[in-house]
Amino acid sequence: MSTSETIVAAATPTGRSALAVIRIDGPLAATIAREAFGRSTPPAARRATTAVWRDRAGVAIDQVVAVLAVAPHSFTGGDSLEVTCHGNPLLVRRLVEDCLARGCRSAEPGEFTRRAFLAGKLDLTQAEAIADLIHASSERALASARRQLAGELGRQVAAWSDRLLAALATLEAHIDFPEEDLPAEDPTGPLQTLAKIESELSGYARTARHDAALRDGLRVAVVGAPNAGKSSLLNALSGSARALVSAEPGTTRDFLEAPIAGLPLAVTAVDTAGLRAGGSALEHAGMERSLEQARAAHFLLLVVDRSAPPPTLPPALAELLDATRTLVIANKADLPADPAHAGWRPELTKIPTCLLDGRDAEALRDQLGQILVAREVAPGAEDLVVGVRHADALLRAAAALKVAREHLAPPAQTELAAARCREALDALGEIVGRIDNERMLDKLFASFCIGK
Ligand SMILES: Nc1nc2c(ncn2[C@@H]2O[C@H](COP(=O)(O)OP(=O)(O)OP(=O)(O)O)[C@@H](O)[C@H]2O)c(=O)[nH]1
Ligand SMILES: [Mg+2]
Repeated sequence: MSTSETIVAAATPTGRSALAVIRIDGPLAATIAREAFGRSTPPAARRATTAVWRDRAGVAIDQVVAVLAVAPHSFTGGDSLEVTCHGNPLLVRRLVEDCLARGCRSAEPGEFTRRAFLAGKLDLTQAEAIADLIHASSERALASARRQLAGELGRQVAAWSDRLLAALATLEAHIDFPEEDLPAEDPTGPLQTLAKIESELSGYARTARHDAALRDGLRVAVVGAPNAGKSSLLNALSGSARALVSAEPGTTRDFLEAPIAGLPLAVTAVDTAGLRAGGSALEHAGMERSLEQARAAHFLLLVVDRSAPPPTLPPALAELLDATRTLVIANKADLPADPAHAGWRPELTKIPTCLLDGRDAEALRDQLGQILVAREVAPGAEDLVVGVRHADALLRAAAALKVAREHLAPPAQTELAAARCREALDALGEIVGRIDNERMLDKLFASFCIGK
């Protein structure tokens, strides 16, 4: 992993495209550009240069556009060459092979970003944010990655560390000069600071529960009695005619999925077979699958036909319906309502809809998006969502501060408290990358793409 080696990789996926990008990073970058372009000097730094790339035997491979960045003014901090060629995998392979023949080695996944991190161009949270940015599958995931890449989490960690260091300095002054006349410091000062930081750390750590939702999206199961309008709802939410809709009860036998359109988060709706007592063996098999989907979902949309008496739901479904995780779609609002609905399951939020055509669809999607955030099933636009690795370090830091506060209770054991504060600082340092654990870095960067 030494930066004295020059690494090469294609930065764009294999396949035909208008253009493809190859990255070269390390001390050979400028020489390779000079030789491959048949020039006496390397191309000017940070300027796009159009040239024919010739292999070592002098055979032209492609006309390319190359940009040379010279240390330390590059992404990685070293010399690097970015080559844009035509997007044919054969050309990309020839260029990479030629670089290997000229002394490069193939880059490991994430190695360019790792070099940027090691050169101090990025802290670890920013390096991680690059991977998040590439893998984000929704607007909200992109926004969160962008904020982290801009250094928001790193700055927050720096602010906690500064406050903690100030509290530690006060504690250490008491250790070093216990007999002296220290400034009349409020003895509860550091204690309060530690308590405040501890609660902030725990608060931030809690946002990690949204990490998976940002990365993998959410599943919302559409459940209810036969013929209530579940498939109509799936179609309305997805903005497609994905599911068959018919007046015959029991139309949907198996579950089917469609992404919900227009939400800032990736949310998949799952339409299921109607649940009712009795029915054939085949219907029962379908209902078992509906229940499985309901159990696995992050959120439930219970569709009821408001024009008919409230349904008798199978106990296995009824027990899954808690008020935070369920929204009742009181459908067929175009028909006169059955009065029994007014007192039915008052703890559940109900939204009247008419799903005969698409007229309620957009408002319903918006409402659903807001409810998912309000119920903390999904992160809001303002939430800075930390990753699981960050949350682990934040919680370790918070736990150390809790013990530190206990040591400060009379009779105060200031030295022990100070040691715990230093432990908390170390844990915070891990978040931004003040770690010397090579194996941990290997693991972290291994999840990156090659060429990044
Ligand atoms: N009047 C009225 N009819 C509706 C409304 N929404 C759906 N329907 C009708 O109700 C019937 C059943 O709709 P589906 O969407 O197939 O219902 P489902 O819950 O998927 O039914 P199963 O798959 O059989 O369990 C169809 O004839 C729809 O046109 C509505 O808001 N008002
Ligand atoms: Mg259906």
